Amino acid sequence: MINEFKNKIEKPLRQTTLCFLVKDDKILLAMKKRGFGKDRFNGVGGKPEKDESILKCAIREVEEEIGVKILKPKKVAVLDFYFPHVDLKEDWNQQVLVYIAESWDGKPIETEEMKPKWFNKTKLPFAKMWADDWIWLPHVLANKIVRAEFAFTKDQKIEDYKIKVW
Ligand code: 6OG
Repeated sequence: MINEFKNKIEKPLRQTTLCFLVKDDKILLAMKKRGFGKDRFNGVGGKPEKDESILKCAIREVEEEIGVKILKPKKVAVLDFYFPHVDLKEDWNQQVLVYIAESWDGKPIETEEMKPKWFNKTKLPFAKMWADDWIWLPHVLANKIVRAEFAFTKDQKIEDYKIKVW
């Protein structure tokens, strides 16, 4: 299913970033207030600006969306997301580079885009998150590295997936 759809896409997937702040047994998620993924808790991130490196993008997005400057973010997962039921023109298919930051300057604040909230790592609000998160995020929180691909149904449930964990 994933491979079949992949073959229909000509270009490499566009990349976006997703960063989680982690402190001891807590993880910071943020409620997305607008745009893609609205009304879901997620990490913080977005698309690179023209010619911006993906790492710089990760740092800038966190600063813009929750007002903190992350220090030494660590890349922990690469996730390919496919939406075979959504018109290609909508540009929903994307590769997400996931980072964890354990140190930062400043205190997370609410912005027009996101409202941050700390959760216990073992009590994540999966029912209010993207349907893929319960599959890969626990591995990342257990200090593993993840490479995965997901295809979504029309109503944004998981249709098919592949995951490798190191
Ligand atoms: P903007 O369109 O707001 O960037 N993202 C996903 N995150 C999770 N957990 N699951 C998905 O499954 C996702 N698809 C995209 C990447 C979108 C933000 O949402 C993340 C970006 O941080 C489909 O610029």
